[in-house]
Amino acid sequence: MSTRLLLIFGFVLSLVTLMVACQKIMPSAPAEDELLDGPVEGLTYEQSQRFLLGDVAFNDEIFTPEKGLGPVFVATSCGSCHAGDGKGHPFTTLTRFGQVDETGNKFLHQGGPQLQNRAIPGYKPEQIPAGATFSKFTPPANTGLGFFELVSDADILAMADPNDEDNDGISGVPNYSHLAAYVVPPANAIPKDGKYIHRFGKKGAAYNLLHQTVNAYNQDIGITSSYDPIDVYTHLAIDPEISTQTVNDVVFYLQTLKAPIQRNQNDPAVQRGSLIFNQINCAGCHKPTLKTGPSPVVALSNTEFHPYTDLLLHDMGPGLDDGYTEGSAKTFEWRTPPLWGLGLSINSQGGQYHLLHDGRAKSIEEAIQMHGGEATASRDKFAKLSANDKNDLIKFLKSL
Ligand code: HEC
Ligand code: HEC
Ligand SMILES: [Ca+2]
Ligand SMILES: [Ca+2]
Ligand SMILES: [Ca+2]
Repeated sequence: MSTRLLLIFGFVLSLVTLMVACQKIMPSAPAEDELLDGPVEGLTYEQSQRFLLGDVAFNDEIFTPEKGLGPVFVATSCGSCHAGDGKGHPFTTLTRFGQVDETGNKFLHQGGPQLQNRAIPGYKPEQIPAGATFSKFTPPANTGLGFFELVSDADILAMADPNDEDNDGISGVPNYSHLAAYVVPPANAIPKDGKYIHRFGKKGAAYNLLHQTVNAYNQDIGITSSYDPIDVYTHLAIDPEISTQTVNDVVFYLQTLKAPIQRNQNDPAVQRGSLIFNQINCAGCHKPTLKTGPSPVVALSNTEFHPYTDLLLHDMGPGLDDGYTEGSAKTFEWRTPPLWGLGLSINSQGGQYHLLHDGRAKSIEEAIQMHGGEATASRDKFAKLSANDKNDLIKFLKSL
C-alpha cells in the first residue's frame, strides 16, 4: 500500500493503516473472508475515492432536524439499520402499509407506503391508517448488490417459468412496475406494457440502486434530493436536503461493495451439502451462478458470480403471505433472497439468526421449514433427508 495511496488518502488511509496494524496485533481480528464491508478489488483511484465518500455518507452521516431530518422518519442514518452492511436485526424493521389487491396502493397519499413512526419535535409520527394491511421487513445485507444491477433482463427472463412448463412446481416471475421519473433504464432493458423488471428489495419493487437509495433517503430519513424533492410530510416539493453528488456516491458505494466470500469450500461435508442443495432443487430458485454485463468497474464487468438467487418472485404459500402488495408482487410473493453471506449474517444479527423477510425464522433449518407454495416439494425433500445429509446441507449454507 503505499506511499502513493498514503499521499492520496491522507487521513483516511492513516485510519485504515491503524486498523490493519491493530489486526496484526489482535489475533481475534476477523479475516478478509469474514468481513462484509470492503470494496471489490481493482478500483481505480477515482473509484476508490467515490467508494470512500459513499461509505462515509452511508455509515457516518447522522441526520438532525438542522440537516433536514424528517419531519417524520424511521431512522437517522443508513448505517443505523444496515450496520456493517450485514443483515439487520428485527429491532430495525421497516413497516409498510397498503391493501391486499393489485389495484395499487390506495394509501400512497398518506406520505408513501412506509410508516414513519418517529417525528422531530412539534410533529406527529404516522400511524397505520384504518383499513390498511401492513408488513414488516428486516434489513437485508447490502453486499454484492452491484452485481445484481448488471444482470440483463434477458437473463432474468430466461430463469422465469410463469406457466411452469417444466413441471417442477416452480414458476417465478419478475416484478414488473412503472419506472420512477428519474430512473434511466439501460438500452437492453425488456419492458412489458410500459412496465420494467424491478429486482431490488424483498418484493423486488426497486428498479436499481439509485431508486432504492433515493427512496431510502426520502422514506426512511425524510431527506429530499433532486431526484425526489417531495417531502413525505407535506407532500410538497422542497429544496434538496442532500446533494445529488452524495446520493450518487452512496449508489456507487453500494455498487462496489464486494460480494461475500465463500469459506471452507474444501470441507468434504460442504461439498456434499452443495450437491444435496441441487438434488432437492433448492437451486430451482436459489440459482448458484448468474452473470453480469459490461461495467466501467473492472471487478463487476462481464463476470460470473455466485449469489444463490434468480431475482424472481415466487409464491411462497399462505404461511408467508403478508397481506401487502408492491408493484406487481402479490401478497404471497417474495423475491428469492441471495444466500451468499448467510453464514456471516448471524454475527451481524447479534449472535442469533433472524431469517425470512421479517426475521421470524431463528435458524436456517426453521427458515427452510417455513417455505411453502412453489418451494413445497423442496421443503418436503429436506424434511426426509437423513440427519447427516441435513448437517451437510446446513454446513454448506453456512459456508456461503
Ligand atoms: C429504518 C431502517 C433502514 C434505514 C434507515 C435504511 N434502510 Fe435500507 N433497507 C431496510 C430494510 C428493512 C430493507 C428491506 C426493504 C425491502 O426489501 O423492501 C432495506 C433495503 C435496502 C436495500 C435493498 C437491498 C436488496 O437486497 O435489494 C438497499 C440497497 C438499501 N436498503 C440501502 C439503504 C440506503 C442507501 C439507506 C440510507 C439512505 C438505507 N438503506 C436506509 C432498512 C433501512
Ligand atoms: C420456490 C423458490 C424457492 C425454493 C425452491 C427454495 N427457496 Fe429458499 N427462499 C425463497 C424465498 C422467496 C425466500 C424468502 C421468503 C421470505 O422472506 O419470506 C427464501 C428464503 C430462504 C432462506 C432465508 C434467507 C434469508 O436471508 O432470510 C434460506 C436459508 C433458504 N431460503 C434456503 C433454502 C433451501 C436450503 C432450499 C432447499 C431446501 C430452498 N431455500 C428452496 C425461495 C425458494
Ligand atoms: Ca426533510
Ligand atoms: Ca408514510
Ligand atoms: Ca418450473
